[in-house]
Amino acid sequence: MSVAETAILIGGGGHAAVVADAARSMGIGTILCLDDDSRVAEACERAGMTLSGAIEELPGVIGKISQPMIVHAAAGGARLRKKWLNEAQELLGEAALVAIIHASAVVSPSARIGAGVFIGPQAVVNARVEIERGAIINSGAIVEHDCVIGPFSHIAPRATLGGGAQVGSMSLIGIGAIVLPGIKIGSETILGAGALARENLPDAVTAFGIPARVASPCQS
Ligand code: JB2
Repeated sequence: MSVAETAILIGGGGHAAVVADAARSMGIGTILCLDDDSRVAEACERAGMTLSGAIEELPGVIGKISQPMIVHAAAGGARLRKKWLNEAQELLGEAALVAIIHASAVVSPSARIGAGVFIGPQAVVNARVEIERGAIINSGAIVEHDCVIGPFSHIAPRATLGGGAQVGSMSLIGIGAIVLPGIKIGSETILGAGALARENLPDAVTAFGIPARVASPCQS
């Protein structure tokens, strides 16, 4: 049985299209989205979601739906995702912010998954992992046992975190990057695509390469 009949995605860009597919894989039949840019309507339609207005119209759109629903902040960028998730929570409480998890993802029963989390196709979230509020575990990412992923962080496609690794809040682990077991990545930090973190990284830096070296204070 599906967790809801309708999903309302806040945001109608590329990430929302991926979230829409995952929502459908969970059996959610109706997918609406909100975006301030009406030019995304055609691309939304192609991805099987109906653009139902600008973001400020969320309360009105929610008010018209009588079936069980999920509201999801579907922005790739952490700041926007945090803003939208907090706004949705104020309107509806945490119960409507159920995580959207693609049916092909493997998620351990002992993992804890926070409100508003997205877990993409073929991602693996192993035993005793904590995925905190609003985080993204994107397509094919692997999060090994006992990792902690902080609020609104994004583990990009095919990134891999060894057992017990930790990521702070609002950070990005880039496409295909590797974080060795037990390594701690700070908050608002970016680990570049394909990088290998074998030492801890502090808050608010950007690091690239194998092994990863800090390139600059983070500009995001
Ligand atoms: O500042 C903003 C703003 N920035 C983008 N204010 C408001 N109100 N809306 C904003 N948006 C809207 O968010 C845009 O209209 C857009 O339709 C939507 C999503 O932004 P975008 O399409 O730029 O990216 P995304 O968040 O869907 O996806 C990014 O992150 C994913 C994880 C991309 O980098 C993807 O390639 C990536 N897979």
